Amino acid sequence: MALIGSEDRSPDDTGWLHPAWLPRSLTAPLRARTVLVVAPEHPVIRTVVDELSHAGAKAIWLTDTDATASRAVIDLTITIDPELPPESFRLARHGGQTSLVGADPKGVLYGHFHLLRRGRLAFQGQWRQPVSTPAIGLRMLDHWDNIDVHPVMGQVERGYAGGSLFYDAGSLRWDLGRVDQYARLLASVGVNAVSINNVNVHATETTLLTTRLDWVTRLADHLRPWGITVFLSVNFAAPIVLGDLDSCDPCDQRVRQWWADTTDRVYAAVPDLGGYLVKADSEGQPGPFAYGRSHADGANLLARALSPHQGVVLWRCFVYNHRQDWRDRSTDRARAAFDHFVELDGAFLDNVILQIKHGPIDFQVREPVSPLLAAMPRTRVCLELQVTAEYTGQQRHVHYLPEAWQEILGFRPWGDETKLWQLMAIGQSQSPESTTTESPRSVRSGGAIAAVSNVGRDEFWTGHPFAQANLYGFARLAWDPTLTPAAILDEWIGSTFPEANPDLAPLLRQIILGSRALYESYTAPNGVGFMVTPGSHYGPSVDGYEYSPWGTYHFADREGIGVDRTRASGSGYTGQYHQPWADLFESVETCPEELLLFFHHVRWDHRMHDGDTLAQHIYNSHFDGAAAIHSLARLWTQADGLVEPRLYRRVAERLDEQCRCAQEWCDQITSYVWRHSGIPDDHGRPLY
Ligand code: GCV
Repeated sequence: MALIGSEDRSPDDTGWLHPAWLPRSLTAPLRARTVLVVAPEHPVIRTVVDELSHAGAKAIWLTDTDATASRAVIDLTITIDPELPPESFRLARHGGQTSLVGADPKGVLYGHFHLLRRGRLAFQGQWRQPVSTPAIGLRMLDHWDNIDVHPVMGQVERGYAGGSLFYDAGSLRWDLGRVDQYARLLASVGVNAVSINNVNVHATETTLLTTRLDWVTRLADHLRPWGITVFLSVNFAAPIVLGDLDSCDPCDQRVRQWWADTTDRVYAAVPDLGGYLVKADSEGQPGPFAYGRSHADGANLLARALSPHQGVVLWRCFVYNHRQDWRDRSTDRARAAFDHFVELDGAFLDNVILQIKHGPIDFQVREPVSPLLAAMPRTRVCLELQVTAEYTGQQRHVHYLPEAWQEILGFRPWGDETKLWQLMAIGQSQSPESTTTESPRSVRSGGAIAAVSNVGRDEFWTGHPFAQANLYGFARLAWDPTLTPAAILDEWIGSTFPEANPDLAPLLRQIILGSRALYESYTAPNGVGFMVTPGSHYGPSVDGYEYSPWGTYHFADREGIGVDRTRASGSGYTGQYHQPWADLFESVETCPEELLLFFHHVRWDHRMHDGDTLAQHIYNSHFDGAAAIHSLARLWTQADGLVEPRLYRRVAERLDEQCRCAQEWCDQITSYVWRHSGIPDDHGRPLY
């Protein structure tokens, strides 16, 4: 069977590793030659001290009480101020001395990286920066890494950047040096949690709870010094899979005891584990439905076991019928998460966080924001994004994902000023100004955001070197969701290509900014989604999923295309939104055109706002999109000599493939529309 993951497509372990955005200045002598660190003994503080000493600090005084060294000779002082919000920091320079004040050890670590980013400016002049505080408390990357090489999905499910950082064909990697470097990369942008195994938990990974617990301990030991908490994905049927019980019914006392005992042992080995991540009753994974129990019963089972250890359960809401009969027009996959979960609002324990994908289907290039994210005021919720570019070009196409994420985080669920990111910041799916009488859960509250990681053993970390900007962008948005994609890109360019020829930055901006809209323009049109090759999810296959059980249909016929999700005549999905969206999406006239086919079955000759027919609109967007990619590939030739040759070549190769693939998308989609609609292209371009 062919591998779907692309471990085989990216060079692995060449020995050379691109430093990504980590400041090169670390290798140069630090301008702070003398440093006073006033902080308690802590692994993260130890990391900062090591960083400073590698950077060339001549003398570092580490003390838990002030004033061992004469202030006069100190270039940099680092102190802790517990009054600051958790993990935040403040930087200033006064009287020839730079000061870094962190709320706690992590705040010190993040402030340290910020100092490095400032480079020599950090030690010049007089200045004071405002306190920098992360907007969202839990900023997590989910790894879909398998221990064994899965026969279909490979070592990393949906991985497009070489092998797993953690595992290699059935074993934990003996040399975890790359994990250390990854942890440092994540810490430099404030990521503070990582789940270390695939949410599709096979039998081998289930043993991470028991016989392979020492692997978890080892990984936690490597991540802890960088302020990164480890989470484990667990199999809901673990008591059965591990052969201990014949049931995993959440209401069975034996099952409850099993989870309590197992979890006690896990925490004895890793006392600061973050908790469990769970995919249940989803795409073949076991769950509480098998026993007629609800997902609140299921999540609370694990929450109870984790509670004595301050652990949390991240419980995914990606629950739908993946064995649907395509002839059944009454079932709408988009409705599923809301329909399963919303009635359970208030039934979850305080240490359960529902992890909800950004759209109601599955990480498509364009989906409306999931209505569930703003529908459970008495439940903790977490937004799930996908940095790994499964449906978005698989790190072979340039695709700058922060452009989509900014739209998602900026969505206004009630049409008022409240934005989605504010909900994620407080971790409750209700407006911060809400006057709901039922007060939100306060115990262990706090926001969360998670994303599926896109890194692997590839020498550029991410396959496409520009996909590094997606990882960087996720972390920066999790820290500050008000940043614009352009500002984030400029930061990434500045740190990744320091002291580059001034021609490079504008060139990179031209290629990367707008790449999300470009990708969208030549792939599945107007929110219809899922016209990808089944299994691999790469490249076009217009009807590939049309007669499948996965619930991802576009319903094209000779009249038109798209899914009627209206209350008036369709699945009623529009009714899951608050106003004004429920009505806005309901009407063809007011529905945003980029989502038209997500919400409506529209005639091919329907007039779009610019007067073109839908068919003509699709022709234009696809022909223009494919042509634009060819232009980008030509533009990139100007970077020859401006970047490392191997980076130049990697991007050039990927752009060649993007040109080929975009043309294939364009030809298949436009010919399909022509054959179904019979509407010729006004511009007479080739239709087959
Ligand atoms: C880990 C999509 C992907 C699957 C993934 C699933 C999920 O369906 O194709 O590979 O499984 O999402 O998010 O659980």
